Order: sequence, then C-alpha cells, then structure tokens
Amino acid sequence: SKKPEEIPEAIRLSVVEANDSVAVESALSRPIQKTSEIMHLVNPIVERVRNEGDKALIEFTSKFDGVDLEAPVLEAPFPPEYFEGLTEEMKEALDLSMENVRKFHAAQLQKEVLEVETQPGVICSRFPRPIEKVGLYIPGGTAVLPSTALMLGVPASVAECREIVFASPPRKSDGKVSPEVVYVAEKVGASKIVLAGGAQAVAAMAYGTESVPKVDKILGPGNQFVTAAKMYVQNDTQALCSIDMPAGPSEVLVIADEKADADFVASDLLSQAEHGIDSQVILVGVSLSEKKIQEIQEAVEKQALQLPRLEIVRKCIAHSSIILCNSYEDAFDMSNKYAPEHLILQIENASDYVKLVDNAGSVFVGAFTPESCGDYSSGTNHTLPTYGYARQYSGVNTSTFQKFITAQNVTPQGLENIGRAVMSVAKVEGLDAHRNAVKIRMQKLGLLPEGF
Ligand code: HSO
Ligand code: ZN
Repeated sequence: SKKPEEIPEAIRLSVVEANDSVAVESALSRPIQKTSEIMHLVNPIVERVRNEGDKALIEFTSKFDGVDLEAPVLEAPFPPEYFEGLTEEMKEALDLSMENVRKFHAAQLQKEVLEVETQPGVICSRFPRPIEKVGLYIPGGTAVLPSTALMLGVPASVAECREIVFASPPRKSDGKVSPEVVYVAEKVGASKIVLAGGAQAVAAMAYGTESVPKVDKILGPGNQFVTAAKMYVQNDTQALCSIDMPAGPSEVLVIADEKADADFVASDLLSQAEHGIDSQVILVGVSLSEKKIQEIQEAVEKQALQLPRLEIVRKCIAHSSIILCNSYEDAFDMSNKYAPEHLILQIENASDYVKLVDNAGSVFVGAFTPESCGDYSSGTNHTLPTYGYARQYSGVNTSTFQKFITAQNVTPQGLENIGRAVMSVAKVEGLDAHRNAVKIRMQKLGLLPEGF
C-alpha cells in the first residue's frame, strides 16, 4: 500500500458559506502582482533595445528563447515555409472564428461624425480616427495562441489601423512562429511579425528599431515581464505609447443553481483552471443541496483526471472555492464585488438575470454557453479585464483601436451667445490673454459696448 504522502490529494474545491465574511474575503482575494519587483530586471532589457535596436533584440532572443536569428522581423507577404503544417481543418476553424469576430466587431465600428449645436452658432462635433500603428503581442512558450492573434488582429483591421505589427517569440525547434499565427497575421493584413517575445519585444515596438516600426499602442496578454515592460513604456514619454489594460491571471466565476448540470459546471471550472496555476476559479452556488455540491466535486475530479494539464489544474483547484449563497441577488452581489473577467450563468432563466450584472468582463448566459465559445469562435473578444479591473475597464473592442477627435465651429452669432461667459471665467482665472481673444473679436463684431 502507498505511504500517505504518496496518495495524491483529492481534487476538490473548498466550500465556504456566504455569511462567513473572512472565508469569503480569502476566497475572493487575488494573488499579489509583482510587477514593481521585477522592474529592475526589465529596465535594462528595455534600455538596451531602445539604445541598440536590432542587435540587442537578436541577442535577447538568443539568450531567452534559445534561437539565433539573422533578422528579427518577418515581412509580409510571409514566406510559404512559415505556413507549413497548417491543415485545411485548422484553416476552416480559424476562418469561421475570424468571420464571427469580424461581424461582431464591424457592428461596433463607430464611423459617423457626432454633431451637436449646443447653442445657436456653437457647433461641437466628434469624429473617429484609427490609431495608426498598433503592436499586437502574441505569447509563445508551450502554448500556441492563434486565438489571441485573431482577437487582437481582427478588430485592428476592422478599425482600419494603417499598420498592424505582430510580435511573438520564435520556437526553439525551428526558429519560426506557429503557422496558425502566421495565417491569422496574413488574414488581418499585418505588415510584419517581430520574432521576439518578453520585454524585448515590447521595447522594440514601443521605440522602434532598424527593422521594427515604432507603434502607437501595444496590446496583448503576456507573462510578468511583458506586463512590466508594457507598464514601463506606457509611462515613458519618449515612447509615446499606450497599452490596452493592466493584466493579471485569468479568472472565471460561475453562478449555478440546483438545476445546473454538474458536468457542465465542472467543465467550465476546469477550462479556466487549465490556463495556469494562478488562475482564479470560483463557483457561487444558489441554494445548492449537499447532493448537488457533491456531484459537482465528483465531476471536477473525474474530468480533471482525464486532462493532459492535470498538474496545473490540481494546483489551481487547490486554491479554488465554492461559495454558498441563499438567493440569486446575493450571488450577483458577490459576483459584482469580485468583478470577474468571465462570468458564467448556469441558472434557470439565465438571461433574465443579466440585468443584475454590474461588473464583469464578459458574461456567458445559460447552460449551453461555455466560456470556450467566447475564447475562440462566437464573436466576442477574449481580451478582457482581469484582477478586478472589470470595475472600470472594458475588454478589447473596436474602439480600442480608435481615438476620437473633437472639433468646434463658432459663428459670430455663437460668439455672441457664449463670449461673455468665456470672458467672465477667464477673468476669474486671471488669464487675460484668454479673455482678450474673445474681447477683440466681439469688439470687431460690435458686440461689446465701447470701453468694455
Ligand atoms: N480564456 C483566455 C483566452 C483563451 N482561452 C485563449 C484559450 N485560449 C482569457 O480570456
Ligand atoms: Zn480560455
């Protein structure tokens, strides 16, 4: 028989009562981000790429990815050997996913000029323009992430960004990036793929190198080095570069009631758990019976044991919880407080409850809507706010790739209507030149008495 320490621990979520506020707080707490702690590692990498360009980029790719490149950038049209291994089935799957994402994001595109005459002769307007150059980071490592390529690339192309640059670390085996990513890059009209990852890829796109164009905005998920480098360049006025949003580990919160299918609930919890050991997986139960809780725990264990990423899942589930509530309202309060990246509703008449959602990145409504559909193919974006930032951030959408410019046209009649207000406020601010700019005009128009 096995010694006790060799028996693997059961794969189960801890169970917490909603009124146990200490336990709930701990269940809903997120792992502390160490961005500032790794800044001292990231700073020199960013500095070197900024000062030495391609030479430093090639050197870091050799050091961190074990790939020696002659040129760090692949230019469109991408060479045929980069598409090798791409199956027809994969092309069809990517095409279907891209088409749905395109449809949903094209519908979001704001093209029209907004015009409001706030007072007679005072015409204010607003018009959109694409962000000219965007850099899309596609993580590498063991996972292949063509889905991230399409979730960022399709809206950038819908918004008509003038230049789309991809960056992804090359594979150690052959120095290439996966053909699926190259396929998506070609489909969305990317001009270049930077064969680099980590802080060095972010720096190359933020400052530009001999072969990497300097971009205006960098988007995409990544490890803590990528995140730290994005924070760095966002704060550096030399880079003049913005980013999509702060990033943390991926999360799901599932709200389930007694009618929920235990196998479905378990499958959703596990699809989040397999992302990484620091993934957050929370089940909020509404009036669940002991029997249902048991069924869910058993389904989690049974399905987990079949998964190739079992070891990741095991570690993630070890810090995951079921929180037991007694009403739908309490469950949604709990969820709004946590502000999950993904919220899955496996409850009766789920669509009637969407109105209770105040904070979430994206909502998956009803038993037959697993998160996986939104991760890949339904049309919504999977680049979503994590770490509680769903309180104030939206997920990536078409307007993420646009900016909005305002304009105004004030006629003499308009100046008559607002000129005196401008002059009064300028006076109280002690800004006489401001006041004069209106006064001079109003005098020429004969709108002010002599000696005003
Ligand atoms: N759930 C992830 C996205 C993803 N899932 C990519 C699979 N591939 C973050 O929203
Ligand atoms: Zn996922």
